[in-house]
Amino acid sequence: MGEKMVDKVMRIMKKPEQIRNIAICAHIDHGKTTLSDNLLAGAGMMSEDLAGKACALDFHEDEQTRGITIDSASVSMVHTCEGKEFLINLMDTPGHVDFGGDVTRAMRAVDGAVVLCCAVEGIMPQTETVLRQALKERVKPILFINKVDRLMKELQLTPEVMQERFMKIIASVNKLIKDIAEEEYGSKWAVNVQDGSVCFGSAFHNWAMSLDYMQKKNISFKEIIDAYDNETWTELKKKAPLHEVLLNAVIKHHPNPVDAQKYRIPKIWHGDKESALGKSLLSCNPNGKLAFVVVKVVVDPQAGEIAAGRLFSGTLKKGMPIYMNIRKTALRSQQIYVYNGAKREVVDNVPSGNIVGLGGLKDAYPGETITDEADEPFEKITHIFEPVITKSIEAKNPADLPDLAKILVQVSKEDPSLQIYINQETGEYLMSGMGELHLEIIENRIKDTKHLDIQTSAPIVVYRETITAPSGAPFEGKSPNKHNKLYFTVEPVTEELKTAIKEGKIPAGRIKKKDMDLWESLEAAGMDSKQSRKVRDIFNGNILVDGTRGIVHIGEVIEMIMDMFEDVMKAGAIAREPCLNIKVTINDMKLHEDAIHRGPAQFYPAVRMGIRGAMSQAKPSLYEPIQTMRFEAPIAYMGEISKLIANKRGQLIDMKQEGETVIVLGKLPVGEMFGMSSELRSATGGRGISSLVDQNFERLPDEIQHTIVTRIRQRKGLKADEDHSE
Ligand SMILES: Nc1nc2c(ncn2[C@@H]2O[C@H](COP(=O)(O)OP(=O)(O)OP(=O)(O)O)[C@@H](O)[C@H]2O)c(=O)[nH]1
Ligand SMILES: [Mg+2]
Repeated sequence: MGEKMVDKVMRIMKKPEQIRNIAICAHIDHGKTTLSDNLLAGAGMMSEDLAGKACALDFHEDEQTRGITIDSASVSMVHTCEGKEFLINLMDTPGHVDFGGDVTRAMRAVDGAVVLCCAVEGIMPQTETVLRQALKERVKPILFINKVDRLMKELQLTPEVMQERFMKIIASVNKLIKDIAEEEYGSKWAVNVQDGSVCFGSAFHNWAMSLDYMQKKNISFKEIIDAYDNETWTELKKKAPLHEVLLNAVIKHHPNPVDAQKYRIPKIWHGDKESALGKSLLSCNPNGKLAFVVVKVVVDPQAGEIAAGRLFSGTLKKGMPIYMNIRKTALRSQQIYVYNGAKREVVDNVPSGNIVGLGGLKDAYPGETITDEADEPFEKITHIFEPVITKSIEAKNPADLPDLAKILVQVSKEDPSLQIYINQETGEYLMSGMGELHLEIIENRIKDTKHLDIQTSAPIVVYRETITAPSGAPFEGKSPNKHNKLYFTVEPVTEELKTAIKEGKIPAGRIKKKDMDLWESLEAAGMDSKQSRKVRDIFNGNILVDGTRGIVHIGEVIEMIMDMFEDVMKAGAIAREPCLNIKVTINDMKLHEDAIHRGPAQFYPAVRMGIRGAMSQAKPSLYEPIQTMRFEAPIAYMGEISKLIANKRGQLIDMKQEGETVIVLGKLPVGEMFGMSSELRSATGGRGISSLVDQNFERLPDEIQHTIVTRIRQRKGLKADEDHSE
């Protein structure tokens, strides 16, 4: 009997140059899961009959019934290319924007992305988003044009028109790569028909082509078309099997982990490159220090919580001491899993450069960095969009309340795009998600898989508080014992800085030591070099600057100031909504000599009062989430779509006709969009579709500011006319 598959996987895991870590990503429904299934089947890791029909990688029942992917899934397979075996660690990602956070996190674990694009629909908003997500992590894209069968069966295109269509898609993808990627990668990573970094085919019919493959095997475009005309397309999958063509392209064009880590580590890890961990990360050294980044937590009914992620350095062994850097806890590693196809198998140890699972980590959230002892964690993983829709959630039976709290913690681990918070004033549980579908899925999963009867409120919008002017003279915050005084000013964050933070060019977090990279990125966004060195914390798009001089005890209080700065930025002065784009400067402070008189109970209120007070003098204003949407429908429904946008306080930005289809771009406030998808369906006889292009916060119109503020304060049980600085 030959070598068992898991042994094969284990053997190749130790040869980094024979590993590729990749993600499959695309706009919704472009065929990612069908493709991933077929790759697995092609590699002999899943029955061929099931592949492409069962969407075996959509494990969850709700994914099967809805026919969409909700959770990213990891699989591994072995592929032989030119006589050499390669291990492909693959993550299938969701396409629906509500689950886009999973795509962002998957990108941390991989070095290459296969971007799918449906040949019929072409480039869609999420195609652009997934490219952004990949390039932000320095993940190299290749392109797969899918559903080519439809071009022939439904549209009956000639070879010329078909090639034209491909060229158009390729040109758009390359324009996006050029526009989005850092300068160095913009042209270097352009995809190209000649070198085979562009493939096309049908995930459904299980074949794929690339120019070099067609040349090698002497296959022409006409032959492909004939195969469909004569209904002999099943021959194609024998001549040009999907897994062979695409995985060959992956092996040729995607980097192995050793090569990738040389340029990815400086982007995603900001520690000292000369330190032991730094050197070991840059060389992907299996004998170096340990570094594992969690990107997905799944709760298995038998095995408990399993953290899947990328081992960037060192060797993970069962029972070794490990340290979680965000949680700040030391523990011992438990089960280690590798993926054998879609199955998890327990192993004793795994070397760096692989995607693996780690069991028994309590309290690990995606984004956690696990090392052997306390060390510099990886850059925080930030998603392009923020959760903007909130519902309150309660247990139908009050006795279940403790269970609800536990389950919500678990759910937010599995899905960090979900934010859970407890309204201290009312004791109410709130959950914020990316969209209506997201919250609906979470609700159903709590009911069906966690077996808890719950009820939720109608959706509410989470606004942002910001300021529109500098605050003027420093505002004094006093500790209750009056022995400590702090002076704060606030001003809006500049446009340039705002964009750099949103695009992830400036990393978020507390700044603990000299960080040249950070200073440079702040200065590149227009901050002067004196000030950049005084930045202490970057939190949710807000910046804390220490402008004091010669304060002897500052080292003892700065952590408390950062704690409370973050607290106020989570709940601002006007309506306790999260803050955005506020630069807070501590100008001066007078501290009590004796540390006993400046503990948290004294210090926190002083900082809170100082920052909120300064904010209330800086023309504070409420901003609302706005989404730019792309609508597409037959031309006859153009009027209906404009009406829909206008009725929702929306703004029409662009309208163009492509053949029989009209494409409309509109900006709409999230607060007016609840239930919009069903309205769109009924207005367009079910033929209109919409997708999210971008999300921003814009100033809520003055006429409704007051009404909305009052409504939020009422809901939160805040006094209507309370002094904002309290
Ligand atoms: N005709 C045709 N249909 C395809 C092809 N690939 C996928 N499909 C179909 O497209 C639909 C969506 O396929 P999935 O594989 O679930 O797409 P996905 O990209 O994983 O979808 P999400 O994960 O929800 O974004 C299914 O009905 C597939 O059968 C293809 O090459 N040709
Ligand atoms: Mg899918």
